[in-house]
Amino acid sequence: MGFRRARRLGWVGVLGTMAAMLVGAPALGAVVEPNTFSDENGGGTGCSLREAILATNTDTAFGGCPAGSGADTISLVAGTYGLSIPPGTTGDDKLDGDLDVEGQLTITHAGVTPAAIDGGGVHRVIHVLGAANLTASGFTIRNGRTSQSGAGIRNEGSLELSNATVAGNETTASFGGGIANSGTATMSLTNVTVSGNRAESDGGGIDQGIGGRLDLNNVTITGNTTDISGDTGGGGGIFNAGGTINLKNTIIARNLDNTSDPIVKSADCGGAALTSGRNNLIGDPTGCNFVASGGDKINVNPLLGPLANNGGATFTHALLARSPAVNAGGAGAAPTDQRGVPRRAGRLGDGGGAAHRTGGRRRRSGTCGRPRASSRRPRRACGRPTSRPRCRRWPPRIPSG
Ligand SMILES: [Ca+2]
Ligand SMILES: [Ca+2]
Ligand SMILES: [Ca+2]
Repeated sequence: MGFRRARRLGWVGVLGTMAAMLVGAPALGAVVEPNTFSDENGGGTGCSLREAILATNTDTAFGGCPAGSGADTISLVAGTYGLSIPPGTTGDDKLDGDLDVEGQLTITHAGVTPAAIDGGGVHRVIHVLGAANLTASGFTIRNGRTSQSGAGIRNEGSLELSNATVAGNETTASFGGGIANSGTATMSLTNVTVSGNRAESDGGGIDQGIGGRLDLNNVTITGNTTDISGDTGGGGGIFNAGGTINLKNTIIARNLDNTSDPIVKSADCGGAALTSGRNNLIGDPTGCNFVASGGDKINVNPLLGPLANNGGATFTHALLARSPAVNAGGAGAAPTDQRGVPRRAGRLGDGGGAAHRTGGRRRRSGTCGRPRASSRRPRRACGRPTSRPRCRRWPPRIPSG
């Protein structure tokens, strides 16, 4: 009986059995499913996420988890994996602080029930070390807090992140509140929301180091803050220190540069060039080294809703009525949105990284609000009928897919 079957038997009843089965049962390309949300680091009765990462890094059974075997997969279930062990003094030892990824690893969560790795404010959440290769999808990375760069994620190797949200992380003394793509690291983000992260230095949402590469497709970067203390720092949404950044179908808007010096103020993007692959939306181009290409919209408000549960395993920002990102996406958009919903067939998708419509009609006067099940007549639930309505459509579109 494998993990998949055990999982169907129910969460509580299989914990002890699973732990017993897991130990000493390595397999090629092992799939390891942590069976506790507790942040165990070698003890306890379960196989924690931290222990699973160490077991797959080293291909050695550890802490109740089976040994990995090469390019392994860690499969997450719905719920919150909370980190609670402060960083020690031994560096990247994987036993404390952030989750250190080495080698080749996939961390994934399937399904539409929310899953998250919560840093608990004790350190960074995920650290991809040099020469490591991480593919991650389907969950939220939140509440990391560190004085170092990259409070949500620090990537020094190769990272492919999709259908994920990076939110509420903070670096108190460095750059990359949500994500730091350090040095010559490479990273691609697809169907990702970067929201509400903060950095004391550059890059409230994302910081790109010198010489690396970052590709963004169907990404929404909003509500992030750089320069918390108001002295120096640029790129509230994203900052490029000197790498290559390509973006398409992406929204960077409504971020904040808290500097007191207007000369260096760059709310949404700052630093070296961002290269357009078309169909992006930049809210405030001040300080942004960005040459618009086909389908790009600059100096506009994307009209995003708050970070909320719009369906799927991660929270997203819905496109409000009259958003200029609606139906403004372009070729190359991901086939599904961040929730896993297929984008509308035959259309290019909503713009600036936006999703397809999910069944609701484009709202005009009188079509606002959740449809009535018992009536063919649209429900007039909000907004003024012939002027700008004030509520969001239902079901919502989301900008990052
Ligand atoms: Ca354990
Ligand atoms: Ca491995
Ligand atoms: Ca580390």
